[in-house]
Amino acid sequence: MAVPRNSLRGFLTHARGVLRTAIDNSQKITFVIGNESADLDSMSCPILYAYIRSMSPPTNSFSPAYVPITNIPASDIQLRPEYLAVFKHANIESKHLITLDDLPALSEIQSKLAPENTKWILVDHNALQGQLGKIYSERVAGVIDHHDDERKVPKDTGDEPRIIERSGSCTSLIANYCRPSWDMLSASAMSSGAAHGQGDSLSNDAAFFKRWDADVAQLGLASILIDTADLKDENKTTEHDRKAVEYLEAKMMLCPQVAASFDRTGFYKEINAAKKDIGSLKLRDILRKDYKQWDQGGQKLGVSSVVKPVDFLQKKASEEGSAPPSEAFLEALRDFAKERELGMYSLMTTSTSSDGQFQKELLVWAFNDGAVSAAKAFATNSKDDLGLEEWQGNSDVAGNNEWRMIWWQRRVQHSRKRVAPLLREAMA
Ligand SMILES: [Mn+2]
Repeated sequence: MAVPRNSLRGFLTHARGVLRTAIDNSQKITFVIGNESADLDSMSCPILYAYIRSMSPPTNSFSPAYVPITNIPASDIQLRPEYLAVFKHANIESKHLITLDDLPALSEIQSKLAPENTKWILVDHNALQGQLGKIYSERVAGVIDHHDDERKVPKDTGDEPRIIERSGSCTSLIANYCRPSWDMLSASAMSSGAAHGQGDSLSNDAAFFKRWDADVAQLGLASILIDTADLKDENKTTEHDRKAVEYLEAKMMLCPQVAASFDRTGFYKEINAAKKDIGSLKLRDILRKDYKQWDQGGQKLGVSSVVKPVDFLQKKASEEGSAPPSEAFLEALRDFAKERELGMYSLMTTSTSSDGQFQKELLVWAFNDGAVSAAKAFATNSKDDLGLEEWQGNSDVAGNNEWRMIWWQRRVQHSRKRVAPLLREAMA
């Protein structure tokens, strides 16, 4: 049975209740979960999919509701100022997000959420990582993603999609996939409003539904604009993105309150400024804010993406510690990698130079013999592909079974989506 039409905040509150009941009464439940970097895309994908799908589920759906999970603990929401900027437009608050904290503790999750009672749909990734992956990988039965296919999701996903395609934002793929259902919902909401009879209630209901649609549309739109730089980054933007933006904007324009004041570029700039506003965060939090980890070749690989250049991070490290910038920075990185028992750690930065050039830096640090040979192989094999050029003040460390290098990554079109598979390939 479908979940009743609701506002985004109403839906999220309902979904949280569904999750609790499922845990208390050992009922079946369907999760939609983004990746553990929990960037804007990975936050909005599960919510958009679960929202539409819960209200128009396939006939024999595994459970009545789809529960969207943001793949971080609740305390990590504050590391993402861009979330808060988007929430204002989507008319929700941090407390409405369903996070890892809403799942049972890892020590008892298997007994409280028996794998056979769960179904998992992966959005913005296609292999369930970490502890959840160890317990529930077999229960994954659906994916919409825009990363390299790791071939972990079964070919046949029944009633759920198995879509892995290149696009700037995964949210675009979700919006386009959900479009027929969403349109049907909007249409039937209008006619059921009409069934209520009198003019006033009809126009009231209709106004509410339009407002709800516009709120959800803004949540999706924010991710797509951030991932494609307002559709202006030609290396990232695809037809999927343009189509989805057009669709979501049209939804917003149906709501007079939103339409009256909406300006897409202004909206993008507002969210983007919030995303870059990380000056008040601790370095450690900056490193874990957009972080992904893989097991590869018996080792752990961790990759942080940061929206500020290395010299910003060095200053930050120095302010927080007492060592000079470069030393304090490396020490912080080493601690970060050690805490996570990484064989290899990589840091990718994006920033704008003083003369307005978009630029990227890439740091790779290998912490044992095996990782050192992998890192060197990566350096040789990916040099041209990524346009790696020695960074000023760079020095590679030999000895101590370690190796480290910082480069300019001149081929700035390549993101972690490209770099992480290259690193993993070298480690395999
Ligand atoms: Mn994504």
